[in-house]
Amino acid sequence: MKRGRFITLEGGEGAGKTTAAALIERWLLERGRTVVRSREPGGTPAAEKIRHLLLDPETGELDPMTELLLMFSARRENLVRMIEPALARGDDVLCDRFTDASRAYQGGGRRLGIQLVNRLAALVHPGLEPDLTLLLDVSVETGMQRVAGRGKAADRFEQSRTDFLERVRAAYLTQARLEPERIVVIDADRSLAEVERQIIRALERCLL
Ligand code: T5A
Repeated sequence: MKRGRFITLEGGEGAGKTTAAALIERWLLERGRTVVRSREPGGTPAAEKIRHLLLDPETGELDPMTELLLMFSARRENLVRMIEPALARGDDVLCDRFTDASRAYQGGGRRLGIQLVNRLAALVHPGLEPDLTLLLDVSVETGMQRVAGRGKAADRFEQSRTDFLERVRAAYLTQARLEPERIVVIDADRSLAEVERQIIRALERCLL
């Protein structure tokens, strides 16, 4: 049985990942693939409980290391119960965020540094990185306008200050420069139609 492909979506707040995930799933299904969708933090009942704790504004400020460890606790659950079994069955896994989000938000945004995140990654998912990561890069201003436009209450991360979100964006772009083969940067400031065109081009180049 050929192992499935592990595809992740990344980006700052309001980058358009949820919108892009639907497009990518359709593209894969049209090519006869079986697709398992997941998200992080979350993906399993226990990991969704950790997600609630992490995103709920009532949680308040967390020690950055506590926040990072909770992200990796949720990730381990998702990996062991969802991601690994699906890949082993030959299904493609499409995950809304994975360890690049920890590199960007906790490594960059919370200033814990990339090395610490990479050490935890080596413990929690040794030898596993996504086959393809689409980084939807959006300016902080545009992303926050989109989040506000949705009319839902802001979660704990969406309430962050601009300088935090700028560090997150910079850390994502640094990671993309370090791993150009795996991480494709999509200019998500553009119109929905143009973003879709860029995503399809990336899928055709990397997955066909
Ligand atoms: N986190 C996560 C960490 O800190 N560390 C970690 O390790 C992990 C895994 C998770 C939070 O946890 C943090 C990061 C996050 O803050 P989340 O739900 O994954 O939360 O992240 P969000 O960014 O909050 O996801 P959202 O679902 O809110 O945003 P999306 O999916 O990026 O954006 P989407 O598709 O909902 O689009 C937002 C709005 O913009 C419109 C859409 O229609 C929608 O209304 N839109 C566009 N409008 C114009 N032009 C375009 N190109 C558009 N694309 C989308």
